[in-house]
Amino acid sequence: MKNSLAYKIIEKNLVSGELTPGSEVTVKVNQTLTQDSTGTMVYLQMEAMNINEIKTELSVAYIDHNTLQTGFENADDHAFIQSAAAKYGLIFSKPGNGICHQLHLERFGKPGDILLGSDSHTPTGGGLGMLAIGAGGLDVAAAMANGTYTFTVPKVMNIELCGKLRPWVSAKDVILHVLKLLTVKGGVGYIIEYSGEGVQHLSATDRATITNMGAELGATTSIFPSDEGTKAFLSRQGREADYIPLCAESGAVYDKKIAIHLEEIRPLAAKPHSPDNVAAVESLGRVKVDQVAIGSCTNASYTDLMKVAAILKGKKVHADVSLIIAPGSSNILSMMAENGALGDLIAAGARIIEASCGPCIGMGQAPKSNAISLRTFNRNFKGRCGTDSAEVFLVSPETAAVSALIGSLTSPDSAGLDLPAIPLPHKFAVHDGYFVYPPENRNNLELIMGPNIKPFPVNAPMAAVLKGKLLLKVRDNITTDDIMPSDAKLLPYRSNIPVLSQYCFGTLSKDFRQKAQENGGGFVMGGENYGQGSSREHAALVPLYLGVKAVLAKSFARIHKANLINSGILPLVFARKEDYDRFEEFDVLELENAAETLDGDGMVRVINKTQDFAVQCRFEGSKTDAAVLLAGGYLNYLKMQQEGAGKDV
Ligand code: MIC
Ligand code: SF4
Repeated sequence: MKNSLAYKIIEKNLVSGELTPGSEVTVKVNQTLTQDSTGTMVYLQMEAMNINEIKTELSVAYIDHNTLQTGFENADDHAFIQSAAAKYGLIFSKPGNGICHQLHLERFGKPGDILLGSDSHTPTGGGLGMLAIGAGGLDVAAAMANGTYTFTVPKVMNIELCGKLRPWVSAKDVILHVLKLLTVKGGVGYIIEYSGEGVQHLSATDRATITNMGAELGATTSIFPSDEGTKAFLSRQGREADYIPLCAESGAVYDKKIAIHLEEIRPLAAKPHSPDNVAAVESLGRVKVDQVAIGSCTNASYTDLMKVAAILKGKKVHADVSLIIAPGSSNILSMMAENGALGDLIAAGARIIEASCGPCIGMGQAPKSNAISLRTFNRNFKGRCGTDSAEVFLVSPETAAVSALIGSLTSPDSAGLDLPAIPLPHKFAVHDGYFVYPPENRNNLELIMGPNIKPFPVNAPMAAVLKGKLLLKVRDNITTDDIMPSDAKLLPYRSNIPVLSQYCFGTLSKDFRQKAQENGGGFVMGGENYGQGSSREHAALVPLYLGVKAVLAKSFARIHKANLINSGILPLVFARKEDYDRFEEFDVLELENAAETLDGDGMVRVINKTQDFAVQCRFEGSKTDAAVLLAGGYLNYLKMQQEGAGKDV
């Protein structure tokens, strides 16, 4: 059988297992990345694993999320991560350097390599033809410790891009179009592989915009071939040596195929509150805009921001609009300072903030009450911007810039403006000022743990029978932003699970912690695609801290399910989805044969003691997953294995 590009890369890195969809494989991981809001946990876990040396070729610890230092907490986290990077031999990227995914693309991404990152948008690297996968922090810690990653082989979906985009339509519109077609769960269980003549018209960073938002499809990752466009980007980054051409074998077999005619795509917007709630901008009528935010790992490349600057040059942002711009990297910011584009943005009235995630994760710039905010970001879940009553639309940089001038949501092709043409620079700026490299001699280096760094919860081996109340029943597509919200108030507590626990399920229930504590923990029930969105382990660790033993759902998002397993929380799916309707909050449940069945057929009998009926649920996972759950999470599992091998942990 002819291999897809994704399978070629897996095959090249295969350590064990069979390369067929659904089977478990272990691959060599060349690179890892972490960012600070998941990174503190990663390095606490590495400490618990007793690791001295990383086994990857390159690992980078970025600080880009929690850069507002309104108290000592974020700074404590930064210092801790910097000390861990030095101790374990990682490159450290200081706050201000930029967003992990943009920087990784610029400085380290390599076609054909495997990158594992503790952030769901790690697939941004797929724009360069690398297999870049987002995972929970423990999986990334384990990848640094072992140099490998074990996962279930996904199917591969081919999206063929035909033709060429129209003027004023860009990569963001392409991925919004794909989200409209496939929805936020359409990519679950797949790697999405792009091909076709349309690829050559998209630059490496355009491609990265598309693979970045593959996370919103639920895909394991997305990937483009590595070609002349990739070479053009890498050589301008001074990294031509990292270039290799790569594509699928001709006649490659795919599990699903879709063709998209690029010239049919119009400027699009994802309406509140989901990235797949997509419509043509021109169909939305007059929507008055209060805030426009441009940036994030989706749309803060040099080309994106230069287009915005060209649109704004010599004009003025509408009086009622606050325009915020967060560059993707310090390199981009410095180039725009040198070529005058930064001056154009400032003269037009834009608010420039440091190169970081910023408002994308609610770190400042929360819009006013009931505001309409247009953002070039990737997620518009309710409340994520920091204002519950705000309505966020996701759009391209072109739509954002033109709308900021006009004051209402405007299809950029209808404004009569000159189309900005931005050639790639001869050379991208490459500054080293914010990178700190690990010292040669790392013996006896200590971790710096300020008072904000608290121990994280570790589970106990799974009980034979799980009993408790159904504490919360929720709808389809619940996000990790619902389970463990994040904003400027909460991000400082990413290394402080007890504080975070007060806000668990905050968008859905105001008193989840109290209910959990009064009932000695219990169960949670979800609909389809439970836990979509971010990779944050806190959406498993905080429920674990509050005594959640199992989550019963119609289906799970990939990273969250892995995080539940790593924490020792049992994820179960209904054998018959209709059974979901039979349960009420506060029903008393008993999972009769939970532990015993994990080693068998995975079928668990869930008895509803309150309503006196029983249904079948299924554990869907590998033998290793079952062993991890029985041990009470990955760290206990590792400890048991190391004790078995006669090593201390
Ligand atoms: C996000 O975009 O939701 C985040 C913040 O980058 C998360 C990681 C986190 O919660 O720390 C992600 O996408 O994985
Ligand atoms: Fe940062 Fe936003 Fe990208 Fe997450 S989606 S990594 S918060 S810029």
